[in-house]
Amino acid sequence: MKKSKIYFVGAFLLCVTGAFAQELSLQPAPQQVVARENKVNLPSTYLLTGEKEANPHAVKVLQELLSDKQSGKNGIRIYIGEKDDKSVRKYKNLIPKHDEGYYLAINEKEIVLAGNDERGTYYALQTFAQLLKDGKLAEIEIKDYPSIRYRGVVEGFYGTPWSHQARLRQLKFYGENKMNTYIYGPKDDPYHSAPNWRLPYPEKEAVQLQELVKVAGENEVDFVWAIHPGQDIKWNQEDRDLLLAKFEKMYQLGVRSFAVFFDDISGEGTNPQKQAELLNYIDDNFVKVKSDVTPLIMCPTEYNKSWSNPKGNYLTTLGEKLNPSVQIMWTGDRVVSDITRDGINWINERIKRPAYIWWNFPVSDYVRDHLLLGQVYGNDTTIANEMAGFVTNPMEHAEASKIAIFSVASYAWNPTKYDTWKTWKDAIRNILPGAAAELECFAMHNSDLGPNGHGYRREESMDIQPTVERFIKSYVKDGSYEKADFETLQNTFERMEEASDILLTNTENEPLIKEMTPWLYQFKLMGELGEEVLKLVVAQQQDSQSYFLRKYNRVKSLQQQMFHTDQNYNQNPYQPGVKVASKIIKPLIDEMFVTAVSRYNQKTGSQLDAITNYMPHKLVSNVEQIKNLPLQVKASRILISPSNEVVKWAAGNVVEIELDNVYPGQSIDINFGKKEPCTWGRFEISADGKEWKAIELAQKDARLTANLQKTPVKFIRFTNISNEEQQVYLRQFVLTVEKK
Ligand code: BEU
Repeated sequence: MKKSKIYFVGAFLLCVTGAFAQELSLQPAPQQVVARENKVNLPSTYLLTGEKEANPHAVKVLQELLSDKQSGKNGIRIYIGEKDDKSVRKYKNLIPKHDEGYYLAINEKEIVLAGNDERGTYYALQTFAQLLKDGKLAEIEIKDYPSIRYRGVVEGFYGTPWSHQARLRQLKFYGENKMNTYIYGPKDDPYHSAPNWRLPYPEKEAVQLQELVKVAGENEVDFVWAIHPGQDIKWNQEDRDLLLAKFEKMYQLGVRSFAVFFDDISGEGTNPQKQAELLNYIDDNFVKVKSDVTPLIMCPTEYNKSWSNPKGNYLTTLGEKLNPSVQIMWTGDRVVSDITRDGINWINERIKRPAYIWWNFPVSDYVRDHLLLGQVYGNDTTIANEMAGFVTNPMEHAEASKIAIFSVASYAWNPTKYDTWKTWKDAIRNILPGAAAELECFAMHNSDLGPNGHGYRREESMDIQPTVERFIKSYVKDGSYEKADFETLQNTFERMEEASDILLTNTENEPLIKEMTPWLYQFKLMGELGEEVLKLVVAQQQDSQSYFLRKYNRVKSLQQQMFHTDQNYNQNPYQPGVKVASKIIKPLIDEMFVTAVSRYNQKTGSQLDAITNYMPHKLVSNVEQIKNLPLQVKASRILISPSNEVVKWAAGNVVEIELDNVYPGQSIDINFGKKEPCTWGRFEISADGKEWKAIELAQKDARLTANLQKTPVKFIRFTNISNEEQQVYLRQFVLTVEKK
């Protein structure tokens, strides 16, 4: 008898050494692996049993994998099928009794691919595909199943919805990575949200959706179509009928899974009693009437703990009134937050069922100038039983989101074996095998979101953080530093430039490169800037004035080029521009530059400017959802970065901008997303912060404007002067001044 070892795969990967361990790198990590140390050479002939009864999608994958082999009597036996199929019946007791579970065995005589259900067989095939490398297989036995029942993606962001081609690529990716859910709910699809949710899709979109449903099925993914009717829904029979008619239309396109979203709305639509009545009506008159529609999913208005009114009964009403089969989504303690045990217990108690997690990462619709390519971490790995599902809300950049999606697939399948770093590296290798090292370098330094209204931040540039801290501390103190640290920084900057060039010309995944191109341009410039600033540091210490000035001029030019990229690429109206390596590397370069130039100025009596881009103006507010929003400056416009959510603006609360100087005011342009006359607010300006002048705003639809006629202005403020809380959107808040 051969020696065998049972490992739970995390440990397994550590225990088995050599080339074998390297190759056996399964993602997601299976629940249980029994591995023997020898390899099986897949012969050129095979004898397949069970292909007629087994899941056809799994059979298709198998046939593709064996396309260079021949079927023949003396070949290796391959058994494929679901637990009660004749082909795999003798292995029945070895198949885990879990939804989507499977048993996979490979030895010299046979290969067994046996699912507990159809999807299980399909997942056995996905694991088999990973094992089948160069026609060589490890002798192995795997018993596997997902820890979380529903795993996938909710396309639920604001911004440009994914293209049809991008979605098709995504569905294939989900199948390969054992994700079973794609929830379609792009906020900017007019037929998903108000007011067009009542209308059927035009022909072209309908045909595309039909194709998506079909391709989702082929990849064993549930295509869930979501509707977002809450902003203008009337609680009457007419709108109920219209909603059901729309669902029926979608059903005819092949959709068999549905969701209703009530997030980011205000007014009548937020009533929990009415929401529950509508959902139960849909459940009773549509979902349960059709025999093939999966349980309904809903996203509540209070979808995170920080928004739930402690005195209110919104969540408990849903918990009590909603049919038990209806799934309720939840983003955690905040709009953007990681899921904790305490947090999930809190919500489950109220909604009387396990929450269906909508995880708002790597979505970047509130930090659109950043790419979020970092590791997936922070979610509790021991609470799989407490949740009904876990879906990630991605960036509008579909391919670039795959780093996080791959990681979420791994987390959601087997959270206790989830390995943050390994999965991140595997994700990158999976997405861009030919330039994985370069993508790793780029992703490592493009992970954090920068300051943002949700206060959600991520680690960035971890590989060089200790070096950066050491270098800056000693250089700023007395100009000294370790040679090794200097060289590490030099190498990092050089690698950044190389990585950008290599990625920019990569042809392996063109859509990915296209999405990242503006950030790659900027990243290259950042690398060059870093290198030049290091030279400036040296030049300053060598007292070489002409060399210093040459380097100084180059640094200035690079800064200008970066400004140009920021002002000309990715010009969305929300957070326009292109920010890279903003957490560790940019502050490092800025600090080295400022220190070197001020020392030079001191020594030579010069007055070279050491300005790096900075924000001279300040936002001051006691409106919770506004106070942390970043300000932006675009030419002579100063704007508050808009927010996607409903802003609850308490009576008496104020939003104020303080400029660095007094400027001749040109205009103010505000949009609170409400067409009703804005009688609740007062807009004022001031040159000294003491004497304020109220300015009348003209209103057209939701836009409030005024010409400031060159009045000197240093402060502006908007106050809720009504006696009650206002629920508004902050779509636009722009002050334009005349710059000197
Ligand atoms: C992420 O910025 C984000 C947050 C919410 N405003 C929206 N809804 C939920 O998270 C439930 C979401 O659509 C949006 O992408």
